[in-house]
Amino acid sequence: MKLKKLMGMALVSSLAISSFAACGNDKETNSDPTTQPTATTAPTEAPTEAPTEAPTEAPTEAPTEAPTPTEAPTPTPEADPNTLYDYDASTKSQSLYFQDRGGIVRWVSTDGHDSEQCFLITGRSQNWHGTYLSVPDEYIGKVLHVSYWAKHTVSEPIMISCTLSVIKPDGNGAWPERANNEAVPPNEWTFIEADIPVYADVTTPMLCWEATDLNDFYIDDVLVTVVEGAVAEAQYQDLVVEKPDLSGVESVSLTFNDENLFFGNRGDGTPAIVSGGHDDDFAMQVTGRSASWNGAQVDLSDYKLAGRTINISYWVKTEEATEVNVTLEENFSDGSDTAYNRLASSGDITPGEWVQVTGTIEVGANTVKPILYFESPSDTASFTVDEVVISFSPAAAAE
Ligand SMILES: [Ca+2]
Ligand SMILES: [Ca+2]
Repeated sequence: MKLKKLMGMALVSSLAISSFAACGNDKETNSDPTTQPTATTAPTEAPTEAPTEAPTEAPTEAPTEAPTPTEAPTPTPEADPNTLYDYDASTKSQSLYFQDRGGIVRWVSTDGHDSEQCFLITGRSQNWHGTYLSVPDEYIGKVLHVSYWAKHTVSEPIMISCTLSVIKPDGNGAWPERANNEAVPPNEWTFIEADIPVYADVTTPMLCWEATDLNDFYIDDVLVTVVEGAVAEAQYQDLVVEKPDLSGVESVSLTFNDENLFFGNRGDGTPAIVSGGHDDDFAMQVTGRSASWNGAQVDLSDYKLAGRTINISYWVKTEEATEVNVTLEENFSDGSDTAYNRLASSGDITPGEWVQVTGTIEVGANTVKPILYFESPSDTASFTVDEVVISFSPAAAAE
């Protein structure tokens, strides 16, 4: 019995990534778990297979000396079958289960929480950089309880968060849930925990640790368990709709005289259809802005614009002397940095006067997500736009 327990522990520490599978099926075939083993010699190494049955008879002699196991077999509570991950950094190999996510994970053997050892996350060059643990597919649709201890040596409190990263049914990434807390004070291990639902309609869920800015941080005693009986419903069903094929569309004309707003919020910028258009009754007004990049945007991905040309024409009116420009944000298939290129510039606008603006831009050959947006160098200016015509050069295949 004891052998099996030892072996079970070895499995937990050496195969920790599958600890949820290894634990909990420790079949109790022996009737009296308190009995000490009475083998004449201690095993020199862990058996590769669990004994399939209890010894048929007791050894005839008592051992001449007590076995001296190299590790104290402290009677740990039975591993919880609901445990996905349980990492206390007690062995260096545990750090291998934390994947690099922009940052690097190092095992350090000083000043851990409750023990010398913990995990250092360093080498971050983006605020989302850090480390992650994959969540196996079988946990999709369940609620996870995530807890960990966090520490840093920055001179002021910073956030150290665990964020759930998923792919939504429409193929886009999202970070819908996080275990947050008050900012972690310097040089003090701080406990953080939260229930995180892994929504039923996501794929590739990962638990990602990150921190404010590019600071190094430490984590320890990471425990991820399933909240028994809790269900995480589908979250993104609205996205599972048949997308129209827009690749053949060569222009979009917007008068805002119907309910088609076409544009959505960008930052605090909020577009809405208002009365008082250019040469007609209605236009789109953008209000609520608090930064120059705020405005109104539309994601043109469905138009399949890679390598094509966009032309735009619009009328615009402001209440203050400023510019209202159109920019194309481009995200690339090769993962290179997002580009922001000016598509049309209004120049200074005389307050209260409608002005027509036109512009053109060539979309990158490997652009997968072009987002077109109105913005203004004035952080707070509201503006009104009308008669927007966006046209696209024919797709290469149609030429
Ligand atoms: Ca530790
Ligand atoms: Ca109009």
